[in-house]
Amino acid sequence: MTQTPASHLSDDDLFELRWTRAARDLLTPLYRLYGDAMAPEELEARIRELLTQKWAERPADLKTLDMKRDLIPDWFLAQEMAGYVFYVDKFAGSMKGVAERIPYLQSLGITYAHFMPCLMPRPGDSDGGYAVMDYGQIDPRLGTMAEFSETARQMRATEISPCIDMVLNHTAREHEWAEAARAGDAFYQGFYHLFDDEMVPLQYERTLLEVFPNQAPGNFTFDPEMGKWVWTTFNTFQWDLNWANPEVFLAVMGIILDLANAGAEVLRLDAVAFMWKRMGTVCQNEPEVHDILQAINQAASIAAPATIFKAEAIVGPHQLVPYLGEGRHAGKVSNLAYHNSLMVQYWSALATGRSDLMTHTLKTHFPQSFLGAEWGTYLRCHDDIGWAITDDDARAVGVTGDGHRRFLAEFYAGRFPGSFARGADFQVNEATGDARTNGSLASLTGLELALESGDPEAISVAQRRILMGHALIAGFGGIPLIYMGDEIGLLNDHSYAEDPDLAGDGRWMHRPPMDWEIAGCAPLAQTHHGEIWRGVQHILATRARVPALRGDVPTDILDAGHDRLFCIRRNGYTDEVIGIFNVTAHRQEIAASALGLNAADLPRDLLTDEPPTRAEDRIVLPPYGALWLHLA
Ligand code: OTU
Repeated sequence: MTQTPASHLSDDDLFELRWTRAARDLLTPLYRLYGDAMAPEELEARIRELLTQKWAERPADLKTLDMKRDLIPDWFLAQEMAGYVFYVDKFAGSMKGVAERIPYLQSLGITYAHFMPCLMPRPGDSDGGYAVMDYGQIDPRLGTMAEFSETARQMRATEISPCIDMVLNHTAREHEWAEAARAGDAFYQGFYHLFDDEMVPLQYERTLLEVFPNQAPGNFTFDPEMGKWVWTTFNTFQWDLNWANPEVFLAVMGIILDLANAGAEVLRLDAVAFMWKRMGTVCQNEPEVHDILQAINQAASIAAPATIFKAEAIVGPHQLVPYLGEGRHAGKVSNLAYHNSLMVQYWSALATGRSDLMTHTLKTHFPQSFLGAEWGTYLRCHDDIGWAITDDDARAVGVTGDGHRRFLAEFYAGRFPGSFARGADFQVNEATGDARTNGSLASLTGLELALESGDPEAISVAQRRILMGHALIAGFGGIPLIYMGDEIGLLNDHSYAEDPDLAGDGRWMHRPPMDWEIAGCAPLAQTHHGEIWRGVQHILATRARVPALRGDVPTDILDAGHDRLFCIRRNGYTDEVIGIFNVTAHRQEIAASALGLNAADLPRDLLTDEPPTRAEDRIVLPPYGALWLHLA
């Protein structure tokens, strides 16, 4: 009897099988979204045609990767996964330069490389590349699409997954769709939210918030050429796409598949919360957003199944979970989403020296795990920090939401007495009292101030804050994302103020260029840079060896009755980790029994490879200490 090897399935067979697998999860949200705008048969035919075409164009080596990922769909949740986030120019000058830095990424333990926006931006101020005028081209200052593909290929060969930014809430006003709309083309006018007069915009404004109240107040911009108002949530040159139009879905889906076919394995979907508008609401997190994300993800699972999606929804703790899928969407929406809440709680805990708000918030709003999806955990990124703490959560630990948010902004701007931070305000909104914060990880954790004082003890304390944070994001679950330069403690960079295109946006302060002189010798240097680098490297290397630290092992937030220590349990199949994080500058003790442990027989701490220090029946943590206790 002869057998046909599975690999003899034709490309057409594979497409058909994957269509059958995903059709219902793709078409159901599409019909919900666009059933009124397009006949279901036409919608199905159009999406199928698009997917067929992009599948036919997909390079053979990526089709092999598709097969591997179909077999191991949770590949990105392995404990070896760790991300690195960088601007191509600031990290390596160009796309080609990035390829040359692969050995550096490997030495740090990186398996996922996020290229910050690198598609052709509008000229001048482009919001750091988040105003794209051509999605089919790499920014020519960085290289070409062929060079991106080649860099991606080299990364693939070393098992690093390239991630690329896909800005899909808006295009630049210079994008050809916007140009056509301005020229009066009705088809492309339907791609945006346009209004003949200010009546409807003003009605929306009653409930909308402002993302950039200082640099771009309001949410609409009058375009004199068209004589119409345009929805512009962010800057005036970023035109919001009209996602209620199925043609927008089809056009953007085509772009996403082109990027996947160029070698992007992860797509960071920018500002997704804003994609659906509904009168009388803040127009964020509407249920349709989750339908759009599911449809994108399911479409890619047919035509480019190796691809996963990371949602950027920087929203409140009570609004985050649907992005990873719950109820009817479980396991089908985004594969990753930023854990904005964990990030905010880290900073809040450092400022207050208390863990109670962190424990309460993370216990209240988040399940222990998801289905085939997880968090991207991080301490800093290229954006400001918005103090996303709800009034209810604040009240639960005896403070007011408003008071606590103001305190955090004051503390990290360095104005609060005794603050160790060197940050700056961002988008202070006089009307609402809201203020956000800029600053690099090192400057916000006190390293800048400590270096100025020259006090070795203060420098060491700041380093500990940084490394405790990295142990937290690497131990928590999901994928830890390291922001370029944080691994060597780069400080705020004020040089942006001299560039007229950047001067108006203080977020450039924490986007310094990579310092290769420092990074090059960091593995051996007896400096704070070296100590931070080795600390981060050690944390990632340790994590990579521990099955219980896989991204998708459930995370149990422990209420251990201690308001200075944050405690979690990762309960794996074969082993277990109890993570304990000291958010204070003082030594702390906790009874072993509070964590269900026997003081006479304490498990080994993975980070030091020794049992923790003990005082009678209590576990001792040094200032800003982190323990990963391993129960095998
Ligand atoms: C995202 O930002 C990007 O990360 C920012 O760099 C862009 O300016 C913005 O979109 C527009 O493309 O939309 O869902 O500073 O935290 O606007 C959250 C505010 C976003 C950002 C927020 C964020």
